[in-house]
Amino acid sequence: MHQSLSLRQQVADIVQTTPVFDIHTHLYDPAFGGLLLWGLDELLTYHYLVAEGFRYFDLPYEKFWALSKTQQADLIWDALFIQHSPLSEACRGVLTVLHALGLDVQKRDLPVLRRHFAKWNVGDFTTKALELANVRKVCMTNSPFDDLERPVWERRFVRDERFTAALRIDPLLVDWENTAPKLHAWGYDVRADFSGQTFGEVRRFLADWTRRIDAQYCMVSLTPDFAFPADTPTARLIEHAILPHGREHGQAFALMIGVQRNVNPQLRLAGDSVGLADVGAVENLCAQFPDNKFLCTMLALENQHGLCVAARKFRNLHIFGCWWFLNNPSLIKDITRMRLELLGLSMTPQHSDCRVLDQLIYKWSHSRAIIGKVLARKYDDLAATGWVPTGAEIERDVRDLFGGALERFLKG
Ligand code: HDL
Ligand code: ZN
Repeated sequence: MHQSLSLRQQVADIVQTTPVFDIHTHLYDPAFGGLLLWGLDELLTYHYLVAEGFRYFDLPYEKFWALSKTQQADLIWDALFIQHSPLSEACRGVLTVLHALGLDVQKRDLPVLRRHFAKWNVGDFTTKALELANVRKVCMTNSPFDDLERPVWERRFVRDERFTAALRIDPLLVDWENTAPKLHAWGYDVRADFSGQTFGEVRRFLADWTRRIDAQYCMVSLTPDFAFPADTPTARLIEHAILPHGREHGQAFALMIGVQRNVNPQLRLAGDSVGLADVGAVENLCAQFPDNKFLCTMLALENQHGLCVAARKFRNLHIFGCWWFLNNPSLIKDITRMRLELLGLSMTPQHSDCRVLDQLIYKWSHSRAIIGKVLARKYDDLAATGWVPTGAEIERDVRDLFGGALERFLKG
């Protein structure tokens, strides 16, 4: 009993104190100005809470969207925190952040809470949030197709080394028809019918942006019907441009599969849902392109076991995260336990997907608590065989799980 208790406490302490490399977020280097969201009204109008709020709102969608962010936050606070206890994960997260910042939520006084944030500037708050979350590095989601983000990269700026970049290429892969003219206008000689030097020019576009942002990997989000091989623009561009680019630059290709886009467009960013995807498409990619490195996360709970087994088959596949609708304590617990039992430490159990800087504090506090408990159980099972892990071994393992294994995979 004594050993087990001390081992569990040791694991909990190490999980708490090991800094994290957060491998997928929608946060921005402070140099991007207003694109980096932070503060209480941004927390309250996070699209997860907008979706939950509309379950109580009577007002028409357009009326909500016409309100100011503060007015939207007031409605969400009243519906999800005051009229009903804030039991959902996204609601609890807001309160975890406020509590970690030393604020008294018991008073339930939103104006007082708002006034606290008015005292911060974005630079100091960025450091505070990263410190409280114990996050050493954040990977952004960087799209050349974002009209607000692109000009910042084009005018260059001094990078904050805590924010690394990932090249996000959804429009290229899922909307080729409308994206080909954009690439052409930017000086890449591509044709919608893939004739001429199209694939070579797409590779030049990828290489230009990989260099410009120092992209750690290339990423796309795909719908559940993603198939490979397939006679689709998506599959052709992956085979003839993305993957040759990946081999040439030693760059991993990250697939996030299973989003059913805009099932309720009136919810805007909150309008996406989930669908069962085909793990076979991922296995086909890994088998056909053994010299490419693939990251993958899937959105459907029912895909998680198959994705784990696929990772057992292919060493060029690194799976990660409890993405979006899976980022809830009950699911993180079961998925992480299954991954440890099937893959050991050769996976990355979590990323935050933060859109608001403050969220780093709650997403990592909540996930560390769960991952720590699951890990402690597995080390207990290990110790029961007579193999008692040392503190140094546990520290090594947790560093791997919290981004170290992925950093080696990306560099390998
Ligand atoms: O495509 C993605 O990267 C998703 O994470 C979406 O951004 C989604 O809206 C989200 O924020 N999920 O947490
Ligand atoms: Zn995301």
